[in-house]
Amino acid sequence: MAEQYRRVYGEFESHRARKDAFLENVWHNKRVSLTGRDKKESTDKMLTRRKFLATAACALATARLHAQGQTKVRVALTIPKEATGPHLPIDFVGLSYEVQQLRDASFFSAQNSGLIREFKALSSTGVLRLGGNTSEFAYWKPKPDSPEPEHPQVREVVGEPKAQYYAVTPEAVRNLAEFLQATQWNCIYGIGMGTNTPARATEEAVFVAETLGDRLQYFQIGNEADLFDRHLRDPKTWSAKTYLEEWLTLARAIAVQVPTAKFGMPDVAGNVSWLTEIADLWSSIQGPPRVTTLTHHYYFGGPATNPEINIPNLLKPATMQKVQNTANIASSAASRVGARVRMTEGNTCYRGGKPGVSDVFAAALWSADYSLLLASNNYSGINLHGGTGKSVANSVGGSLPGDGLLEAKGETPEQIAAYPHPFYTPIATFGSDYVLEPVAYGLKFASSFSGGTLLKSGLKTDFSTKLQDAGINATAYAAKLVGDQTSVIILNKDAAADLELELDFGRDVSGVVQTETLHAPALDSREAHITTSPRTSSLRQGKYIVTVPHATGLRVTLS
Ligand code: BDP
Repeated sequence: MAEQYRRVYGEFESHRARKDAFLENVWHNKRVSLTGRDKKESTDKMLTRRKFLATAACALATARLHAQGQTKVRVALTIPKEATGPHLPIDFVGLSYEVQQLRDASFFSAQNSGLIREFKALSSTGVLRLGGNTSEFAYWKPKPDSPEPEHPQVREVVGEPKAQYYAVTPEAVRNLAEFLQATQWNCIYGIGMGTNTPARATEEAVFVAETLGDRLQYFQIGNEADLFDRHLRDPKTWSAKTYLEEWLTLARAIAVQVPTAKFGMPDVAGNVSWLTEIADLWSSIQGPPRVTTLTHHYYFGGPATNPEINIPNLLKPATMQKVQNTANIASSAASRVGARVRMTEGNTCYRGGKPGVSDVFAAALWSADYSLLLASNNYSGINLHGGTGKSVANSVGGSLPGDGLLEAKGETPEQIAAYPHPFYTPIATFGSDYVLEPVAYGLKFASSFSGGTLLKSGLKTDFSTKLQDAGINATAYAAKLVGDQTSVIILNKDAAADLELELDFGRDVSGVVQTETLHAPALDSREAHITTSPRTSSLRQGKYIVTVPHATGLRVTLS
């Protein structure tokens, strides 16, 4: 048992020790909030907490009122026959973990059957991305007696890791290869840039390429370099251009030793204008390393103390409009360098998520919608960030703001331990168990389109705009699946209105319809389910009429 806990919680050796360490964390939170910049944060926290509770109460009251009012919106959608939209790779779905997770070599290993089971439950073919803030504090340790290298001076700032360094060992990479084999997942492997050297990066890349073989999709060098001016580089000189120069030095060094190496970059936090700047500079680079994917991250907002991070804001159409704006910039830059885009790290709320938003059913509707919106913008995939509480806490400076929120609400350590840590993680660790969280159910629901090709609305407006123009907060996506079935996903994110939907597949089309729902008792339930209806139906004159209740996802598949 102790061994299992050690595996799951890193250095926590027993439940007791874990609890103590947790309490220590909570108190630490309090202590740091009394100094310097954090002093302001702590005052803000108190004010915003009151506001947050008021907003949350309001939102729930509104939802209930409307639910009793039985609002119904009627919409008809015509589903085209030809799939002319983007194609989703079979490994569209992915997860993102901190490199620090490799510090426990048994975590990603063939022995960790519970984790393997949940990866497979999420997707039979996905992409595991390793990176995160901790990747900038990792170093390659080729032999047990290899000394820890000298590290450059870095600045300690709120929200970034403390200057503690982690060794990545050949054993961890060998185990990772076995884990990927067992799950049938591929890997995007993150090598540090912030405190690394070309020699060490190359030595690590050579070993990783040899060991992961075909399971290695590509390397990334550096995590969120657009934020390096905060703690790792000189803000006076750091820019997309200086980043690109450094990146080229590292990538070229790797490509000399690993001629088949492929890369994703620049893995920015949110500043997608860097993708445009890189695309502008790309044609002037002589013999550039092989970049298959332009990458960026996305968090809806944060941190947990921010009252704007709430369910209504997460699910409102304007949130997805912003995603669309980012996708326009990213996709246009990618097409200029002959690459696709991947959202390699993201989730609902940065700095570890927010209880009551990141870990509830609303997050499932958000992740399904967000994934499919990216798919319809020709993204090659999405990696939702998570892992163990310890690794993510370390990635943001040692503690999760969401814990502070719960403690301020008067929750006991036992109550707090019942939440997933980090709060947004798609796969949570509870003791020795791994659990698929609501946000992962949304991803899984969307991943049913993996390998398929999207069917675009024949009209000027897309399906989602048509739904929203009718006055309901819903979105819809359609695809031709690998087996040639036509499948439509409707996400009714509306807290109150039910959708009466008519899907028109064409008068001459017939077939059997099967449905699957993504559901939970309420938007703020700590659960999510995907249920396949035991009944099938037939089209009537090419049409299928169905009700999509508020706060529910529905998938209609025609075979
Ligand atoms: C991203 C970092 C990652 C953090 C995450 C967060 O890359 O390491 O865990 O934010 O703040 O910016 O939750």
